[in-house]
Amino acid sequence: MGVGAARRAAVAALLAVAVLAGVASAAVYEVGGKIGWTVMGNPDYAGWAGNKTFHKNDVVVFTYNKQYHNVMAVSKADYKNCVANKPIATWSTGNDSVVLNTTGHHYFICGFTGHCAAGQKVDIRVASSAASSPAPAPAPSGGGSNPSGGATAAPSPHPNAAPKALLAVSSVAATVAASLLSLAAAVLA
Ligand SMILES: *[C@@H]1O[C@H](CO)[C@@H](O)[C@H](O)[C@H]1NC(C)=O
Ligand SMILES: *[C@@H]1O[C@H](CO)[C@@H](O)[C@H](O)[C@H]1NC(C)=O
Ligand SMILES: *[C@@H]1O[C@H](CO)[C@@H](O)[C@H](O)[C@H]1NC(C)=O
Ligand SMILES: [Cu+2]
Repeated sequence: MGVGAARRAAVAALLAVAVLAGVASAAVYEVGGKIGWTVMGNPDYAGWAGNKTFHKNDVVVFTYNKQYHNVMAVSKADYKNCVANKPIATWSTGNDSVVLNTTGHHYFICGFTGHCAAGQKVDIRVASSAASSPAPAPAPSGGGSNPSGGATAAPSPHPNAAPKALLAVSSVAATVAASLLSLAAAVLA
């Protein structure tokens, strides 16, 4: 095959590697492990989170029966006191993937009465990474006040989550791809 075709093949292969590298860099964790997100069986979410090192753009998945639970991102104070009436964000599909898109603490509680107090709450700390530019602490006033609007039957109460996740992953992939492409250009020139 000609030089042009060889270059195109090399570039395509590098692109494929870059995309895979970008996807692989974000870990996915099921909150609570096989117990999931619940009040039953004395779940130990502090123990669950404590054994892991979370990185920016990792994904945590909350799985639960949506009739009995939901997921709210809350401030530190609301996490501590189990205050569920001013969440930063609410998820309620029963299978919610949340991208940990900032470093620092991410506080989640169940908004159903009594559940947080019974232990259905988790503090997930994302380690600051030397590789990415330092991000400010998560803004506590993010999504506005929407205590129950998103918690009903809407199929996607938090429409930004998935696109943001894809954007985050693809931006990593794009960065990797760009560096590999310049490398390829240098080698093939
Ligand atoms: C976390 O680690 C401790 C000590 O290594 C262990 O006893 C515990 O079972 C672990 N917890 C989970 C949820 O894996
Ligand atoms: C949860 O959603 C993911 C895709 O976002 C899917 O792969 C998985 O099978 C779902 N799990 C359940 C229990 O529905
Ligand atoms: C992080 O994700 C949340 C929820 O998806 C979103 O509201 C927020 O704007 C994101 N922050 C950054 C810095 O991307
Ligand atoms: Cu609950």
